[in-house]
Amino acid sequence: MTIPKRYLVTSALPYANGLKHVGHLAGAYIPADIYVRYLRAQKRDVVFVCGSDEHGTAIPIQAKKEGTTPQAIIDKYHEAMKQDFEDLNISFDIYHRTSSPLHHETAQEFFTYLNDRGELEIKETEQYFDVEANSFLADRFIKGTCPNCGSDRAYGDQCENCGRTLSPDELINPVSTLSGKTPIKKKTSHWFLPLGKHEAFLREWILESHKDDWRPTVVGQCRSWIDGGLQSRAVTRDLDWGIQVPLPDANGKVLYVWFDAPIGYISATKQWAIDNKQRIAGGEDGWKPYWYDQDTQLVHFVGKDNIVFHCIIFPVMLKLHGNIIPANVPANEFLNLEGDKMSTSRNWKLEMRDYINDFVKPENGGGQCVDMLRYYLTQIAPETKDSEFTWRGFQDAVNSELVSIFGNFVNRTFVLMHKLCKGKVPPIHNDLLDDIDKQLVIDIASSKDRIEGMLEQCKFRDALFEVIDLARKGNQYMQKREPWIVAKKIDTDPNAQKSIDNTLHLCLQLTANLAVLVNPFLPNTARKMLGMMKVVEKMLDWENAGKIKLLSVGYSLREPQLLFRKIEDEEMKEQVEKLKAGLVKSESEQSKPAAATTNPSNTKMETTAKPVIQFDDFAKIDLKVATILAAEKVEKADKLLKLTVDLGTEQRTIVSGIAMHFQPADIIGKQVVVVANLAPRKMRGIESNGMILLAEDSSGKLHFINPETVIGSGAGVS
Ligand code: B3M
Ligand code: ZN
Repeated sequence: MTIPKRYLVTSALPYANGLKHVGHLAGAYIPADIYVRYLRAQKRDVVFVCGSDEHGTAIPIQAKKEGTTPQAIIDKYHEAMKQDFEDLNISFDIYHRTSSPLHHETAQEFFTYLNDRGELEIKETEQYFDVEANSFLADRFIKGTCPNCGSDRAYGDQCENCGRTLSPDELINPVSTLSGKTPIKKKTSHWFLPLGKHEAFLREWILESHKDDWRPTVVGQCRSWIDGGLQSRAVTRDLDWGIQVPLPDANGKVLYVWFDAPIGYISATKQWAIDNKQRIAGGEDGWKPYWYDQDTQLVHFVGKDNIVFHCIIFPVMLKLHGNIIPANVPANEFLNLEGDKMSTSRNWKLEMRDYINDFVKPENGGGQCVDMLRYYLTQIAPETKDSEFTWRGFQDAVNSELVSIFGNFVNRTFVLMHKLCKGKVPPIHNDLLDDIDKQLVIDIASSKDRIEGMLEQCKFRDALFEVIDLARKGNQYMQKREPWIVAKKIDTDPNAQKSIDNTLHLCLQLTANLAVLVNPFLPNTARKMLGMMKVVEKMLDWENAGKIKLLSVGYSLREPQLLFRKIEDEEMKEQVEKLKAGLVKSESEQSKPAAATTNPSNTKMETTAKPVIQFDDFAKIDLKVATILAAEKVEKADKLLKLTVDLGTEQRTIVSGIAMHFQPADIIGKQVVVVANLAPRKMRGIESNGMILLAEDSSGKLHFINPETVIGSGAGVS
C-alpha cells in the first residue's frame, strides 16, 4: 500500500436546527474520529473538519416552531452541537459554521467560478407558490401523500415514513405548510448543474475504479442513481434564508443548501489554516494542498441519506472547480432504536445530550461513560446494514465485554503485579518461555496487523472486535498460567517466581499494547491506562503496537483504577421508561387529530410507537353517531364522566376522561361520534362500551366531533 501524503477527513455538517442523536453519532462522527485518531497515531498528516450546516429550509422551519428568528436558532444549536461533540471526545481540528462570512465568500466564489465557465444552465421552471403567503415554496414547505407508502405526512423532498427521496411534483394532494392551502404553480428561473454531462466520468470513477474498494452499499446506491438517469439539479432556490446568489439579476435567490454545505468543508479547512498559520506549512494558504494536491486522500464520513450528495453532486462540483475528488465515502446505514426507526418528529430518539446528562456527569462515571457509548456504537455500527441500539444491548456490551474482558484483564494484571512482583515490571526469563508464552507474543503482533488492515479499510466494527479478542486472549493466557496458584509454590519450586515474572511481564506488555490499539476507539480509556503505567502520551504512537518492549523492566507502576463501571438493570429500566415517556409527551404535544378519550390519562401512558396502518385496519373501526342521554361524575375520579348514549338501535354506558373539560349538565343532548366496536373495558368498576371521539384545537381545548346527522347512521369509513 502506498501511503497518501496527507488526508482531509470530513464528517457530515449537521443541520443547526436541533440536537443530534446517537444515530448521527454512530453514522458520521465516531467512525471518522476513530479513523482520524488512528491516522494521527500513525503520524500521518491529517486535518479533520466539521461544522454546523446553517442554511436550508430546516432552519426557518425550526425558527417558526420555536417562535424565534433563524439567526437565534443557528446560534443556539451551533453552540449546543459543538459542545456535544466536545463532550463525546470527537476530535475535530475545527468545528466551523456555514453562516461565517468566510464560508459565504467561498461558496459564492465557487458558484461564480462554475457559472463563468458555463458549467451551469439557467432554466425556467414551474414551481409551487403559496398565493396567500406570497412565497415560492421550498420542497420542505410542501406536505402531501407519499406516492410510495401512502403516508399523508410526506414532504416535498422526502417521505420520513419510508425514507424515499421525493420531488414536490410526486406528492399526492400537495398542501403548503405556510398557509395550509393548496399551492399553485408559478414560473421561476434557476441555475442548474447538468449532471448528465458528467455521467461518463461518474461511471468510470465510481462504478469502475472504486467498485471494489468502496462499500458495496455506497457503490450500489451510486449505480442506481447513475443508471436511473442523471437529471440536472437546481443549485439555487427562492428562499429568504441562505447565501445570496452572487449575480446582480438574481433578485433574492439563494444558493441551494446542498450546494453550499459541502463547500463548508473547504471553508472550514481555510479557517483552520488561518487559525494555525503560525505552525503549519504555507501559513494561511496551508489549506490549499488539502483541496488541490492529488496526493491528498479526501474521505467523507456520512449517513446513507447523504451518499448521492457526496458521491455524485459534490464530486462533479469539485472536478469542475479544479479540486481533488474523494478517495472514499464510507457511508453508514441507519441505526434504529429499541425496535423502531429513530425520529425527531416522533421524539423516538436518544440525543447525545441526554446520554451526556445521564451518564457522563462525573458522579455517574464521566469519561469512562463516553468510552462506553463509543464502544457500543462502534460494536453495532451500521457499516453494512441498518442496526439497532437497545439499552439491553448497551448494558451487555459494557458489562460482558468492557468490564468482564478488557477491564478485567487489565485489572487482574495490575493487582497481581502489585501482589506478586512488588509493583514493578518483572524481568523476563527467556530460558523459561514455552509455547504458550510464545503464542501470546505472536497473537499480539498478528492482532496489530489485522487491526491496522481493518482500520485502513474503515472496517471499524471488525477492528474493535479484534481489540477485545486480544484482551480475551490475555485472560485465557492468565487462566492457563494461574500465577496466583504458582505463588503458593514459591518456597518449594525454584522456578515459581520466574514463571510468575514471565506471566506478568507478558501481561503488562499486552496491557500496554491494548492501550495503543484501543486508543483510536476509546481515547479516555487509553489515557487512563497511560496514567496507571506512568508513561507519556508518546507511547500511544501506532508504531509501538505489536511489540513487547513497551514497559521497561523494574519500572514501578501505579495502583490499578477501574476502567469501566458496571451498568445496573435499574439504570437501563429508567432509560427505557424515559424513552417511552418522551414519545408520549411528543404525541400529546402534537396531537391534532381526533383524540380518543375513554380515559386520556391511561391511554396516553400506554401509547407506543405507532406504525402506519393500512386502510383495512382503519376500516375495522365501526363509527356511529350517538346522542348523550345522561352524564354524571364518577366518584373519586376527577377526570371521568359516566355517559349514557343512544346509538339509535341501543343504549350504552361509556366512561370518558372528559370531566375536566365539560360539565355534565352542558353536554346532555349533544350528538357525538362513537367507536362502537371497541372491546369493553372496566374503569372504576364501571364497564365502558365504546369510546367518544374528540378533537383538540390549537389552544388545547377539546371539542366533540359533532355531526349533524341522523342518529344511528354509519360515519367515516365508507
Ligand atoms: N446537513 C444533512 C444531514 O445532516 C446535511 C449534511 C450536510 S454535509 C455537507 O443529513
Ligand atoms: Zn413514504
